[in-house]
Formats: sequence, structure tokens, C-alpha cells
Amino acid sequence: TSHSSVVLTEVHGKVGLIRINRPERMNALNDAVVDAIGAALDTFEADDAIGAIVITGNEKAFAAGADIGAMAEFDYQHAYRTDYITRNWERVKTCRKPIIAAVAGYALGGGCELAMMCDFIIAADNAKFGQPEIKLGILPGAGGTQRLPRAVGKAKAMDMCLTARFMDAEEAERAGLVSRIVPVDRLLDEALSAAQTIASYSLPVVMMVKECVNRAFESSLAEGLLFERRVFHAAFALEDQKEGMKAFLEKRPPQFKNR
Ligand code: CO8
Repeated sequence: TSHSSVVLTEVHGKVGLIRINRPERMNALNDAVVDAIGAALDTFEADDAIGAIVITGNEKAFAAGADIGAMAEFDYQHAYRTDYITRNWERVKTCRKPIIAAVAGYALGGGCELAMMCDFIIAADNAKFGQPEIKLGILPGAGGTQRLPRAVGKAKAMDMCLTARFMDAEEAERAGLVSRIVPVDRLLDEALSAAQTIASYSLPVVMMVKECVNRAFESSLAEGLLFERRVFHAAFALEDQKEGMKAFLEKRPPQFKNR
């Protein structure tokens, strides 16, 4: 367990947990938070004992967006030159191990964008998603206008980005933004248990699955299917493929070695 101030990390079995920890600011994101998330991901990715990662906030907020106080006086040259917040932002996307966002309360602006950058979102029943930047005289700057339409379609994405209205957990699940809804007091258990399940499988196969699903968003169907076929064939080079199929035939649980 580490206790850097703005982000806490814990290890639960084979799962690395990252908690955003600025409760007095509704977990608003700034460079320190995003850098600390990046550092935690570096640690978990380098650790062979970790098979999956969960990012969460607290019961009131996953993250209520970028820190408005910090941004208020920015001018263009400062935002551009410092590559504000986004300098470490892509670290979540480049992580090859799966990341689950466990969202309770507000996931707004950069908070919604952070959740959408994760591989999937498990929502508490009190979750609220939104891209309210337009109310501040800015617009989503870390994927909101791009990942939201891919997740929920154009109509709802336009509606949310243009009116700034929030989407509750029910609507988010209906629209495909989140994979499951659980009562808020069960959120962390559910996310950790999903992550533990993933971490019980062969890590190289888990990474291959993540890479293939992500490819669906970056390629034509024909290219994506070809990519999947190549990776599928490659899986037969793994010792874990032999073990997985042998274990099934011998009616016993597999002993994956991540090889
Ligand atoms: N930044 C800074 N402080 C915040 C933020 C924020 N985003 N959100 C909440 N806080 C602070 C409040 O100012 C308040 O501080 P204080 O106690 O000193 O008054 C404290 O947290 C508690 O908040 P509230 O009293 O407002 O709590 P409520 O329950 O009344 O309301 C809300 C909760 C609805 C979440 C409300 O706080 C709110 O609307 N927050 C702002 C949401 C927002 O506009 N988010 C978008 C920010 S812009 C953005 O994210 C751009 C992203 C660009 C890319 C960068 C990637 C990270």
C-alpha cells in the first residue's frame, strides 16, 4: 500500500488498485493526479504478479473533471506548451494489462474521459456521467467528443456534449457506456472480483484479447478480422494454450504459467 497524497495504490491478490484521492475537490484531476496514475500504472505493468488493474474514486466522485481552479487563468501558450494534463494522459491507453474503471458518483469532463479510456466501466447505481465543459466555455479535451460517440452513438453524445446534461447509471448501461451496474456499497468488491477473474487467466492471452478488441476501433472490419486471425493462430504458440485445453480434457482447473 502506498500513500502518495493524491493517488493511493493497493495490491489485492493479482489486482492492482488505484484510488484517486482528492475528496475535498470531488477528485478533480490535475497534473499531479494524472502523473501519479501514470506512475502507478508503470509499477503495476512492470510487476509480473499483477494481472489486471482497477481505477476508482470514492462514493461521491470517480472524478468531477479537470481542476477548474487550476485551469481558470491558463492562456493558450501555457496550455499548449505544458501539454496540460494530456502529457501523461495517454499512459492509461498504452497500458497493455486490462484496466477496469469502477465508477461511483460523478464522472464528469476529464473524469468521464478517464473512465472511457479504461477497458470497461463498472458503475455504481449512483454514478453520473457527463461532459459539462461547455458550461465553462470550453469543450472536452481528452477524448470526450471521440470516445463518447463510439460508446453511446451520435445522438446521446451530441446531447451530452451540447447540453451538458448528466447520464445516470441506468441510461449509461442502456446506452452501452458501462458494462454492469451494482449497488454503490458493492462496487469495489464487484470490480476487484471481475479483475481477479481476468487475472486468473493467462496474461499473454488477456493482453491479446485487449489488443484485438481495441483494434476494432482503429480498423476496418476486414482488417480487424485479419488481425484477430493472426493473433488467434499465434495463441497456439503458448504453453498456456496446451495447458488450458489439456486441463479441460482432464476435467481439472488449468495452471496457467503466463507463457
Ligand atoms: N475542479 C475543481 N474543484 C471542483 C471540481 C472541479 N472540476 N468539481 C468540484 N469541485 C469542488 C467544488 O468547488 C467544491 O469546493 P468547495 O468545497 O471549496 O466549495 C467541492 O469540490 C465540492 O463540490 P460541490 O460543493 O460543488 O458539490 P456538489 O455536490 O454541490 O456538486 C458537482 C458536485 C456537480 C460535481 C459540482 O461540483 C460540479 O459541477 N463540478 C464541476 C464539474 C465540471 O464542470 N467538470 C468539468 C471540468 S472541465 C474538464 O474536465 C476539462 C477536461 C479537459 C481534459 C483534461 C483531462 C483531465
